Amino acid sequence: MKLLVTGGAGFIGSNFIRYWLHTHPQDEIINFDKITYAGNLENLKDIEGNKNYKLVRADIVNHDVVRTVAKDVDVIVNFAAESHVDRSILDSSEFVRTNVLGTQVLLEAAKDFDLRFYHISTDEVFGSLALGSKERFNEQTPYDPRSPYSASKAASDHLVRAYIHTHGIDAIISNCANNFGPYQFPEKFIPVTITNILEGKKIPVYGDGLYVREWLYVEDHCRAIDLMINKGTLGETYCIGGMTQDVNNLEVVKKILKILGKGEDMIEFVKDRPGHDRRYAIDWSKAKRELGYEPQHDFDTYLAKTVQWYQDNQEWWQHIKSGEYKNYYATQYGNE
Ligand code: NAD
Ligand code: TDX
Repeated sequence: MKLLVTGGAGFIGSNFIRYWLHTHPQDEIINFDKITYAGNLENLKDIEGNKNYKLVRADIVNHDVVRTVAKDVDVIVNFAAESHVDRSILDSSEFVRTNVLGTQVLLEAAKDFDLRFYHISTDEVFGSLALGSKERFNEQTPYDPRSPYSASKAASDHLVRAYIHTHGIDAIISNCANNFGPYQFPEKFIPVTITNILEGKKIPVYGDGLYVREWLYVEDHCRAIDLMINKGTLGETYCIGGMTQDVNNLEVVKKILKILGKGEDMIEFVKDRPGHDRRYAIDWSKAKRELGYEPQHDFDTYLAKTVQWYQDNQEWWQHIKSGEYKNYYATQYGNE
């Protein structure tokens, strides 16, 4: 099989490419990535020489390049997106451009070349749950996006469903929980916490810190996507969750401080995120029933392994914090 993976130089995409080439060594992958600030080719250093891997540096909004590349593949796995909620609050234009228009361009290619399309979306499209409630998001939960980021992801999901319904394309959507693990860009909560502690800086906790996310180890997510590609029913949606049960942000920070042997004086409560969603939780029973999916990586063990990864790979995140990672494309692939 030949896969077009968009956004493969980002956090989940690079973990997915590594996972896929390991578990399906006969398959070919084209990593189609614009290499925005979030794209980091240092994530894929160990993959670069693989004969079944190729990078195309391009924008998913670019209709012509998408079609040139897509006509020779079997499936598209769409990770490419602007993904950081705080940035979408400062300026949502790139979010609409990449997440909505980019998805539409990919869907046109899927329609015209009869490709299977796997769209990686988020639980944030369902809105926010009350703290302390037993409610969980599932595939029937009505959409209620509340940030420009989640609104753009919701729009992209609607487009995928519209192309399934109107054009009969073969597509599946997954809505997953907050991922954590190696190679996550240090603007997101867990890597910001770990790297700030390692640098002796304060940990910025938004608002009262009593916000709840469901945490999914990135490798569980990659396996869920594999199951979806190999066993999923076309036209369906699957909610993919992890193993945490209502762990709030403050508890996450305290766990990380404990792992690193540091005190709670490193916590700094800062101004809250506008429109901050209180709680996410996922009912992943459909994925379990229909795909045989179950998360295998428990939070405490894999949080400790993630902390260890950031300790062992200081150069990786220091290159990001210093901006040096942006030079990697030119040194490996020549100037644009
Ligand atoms: P990321 O920000 O780490 O990576 C995004 C990648 O997309 C980068 O490599 C970037 O260069 C690329 N990209 C951005 N705009 C592009 C464009 N116009 N054309 C081509 N490439 C472009 O994101 P991530 O955390 O790995 O998330 C991947 C996907 O999973 C996203 O669609 C996101 O919405 C979804 N998701 C993420 C999480 C999470 O916890 N990280 C949870 C649920 C869903
Ligand atoms: O410095 C911080 N301090 C803080 O308290 C940051 C960056 C975040 N937070 C809080 C906000 C959230 O309650 O931590 C929680 C997690 O924040 P993010 O890492 O920004 O993730 P979130 O907003 O939940 O969105 C993530 O999960 C769903 C991804 O960024 C999305 O791409 C994905 O769709």
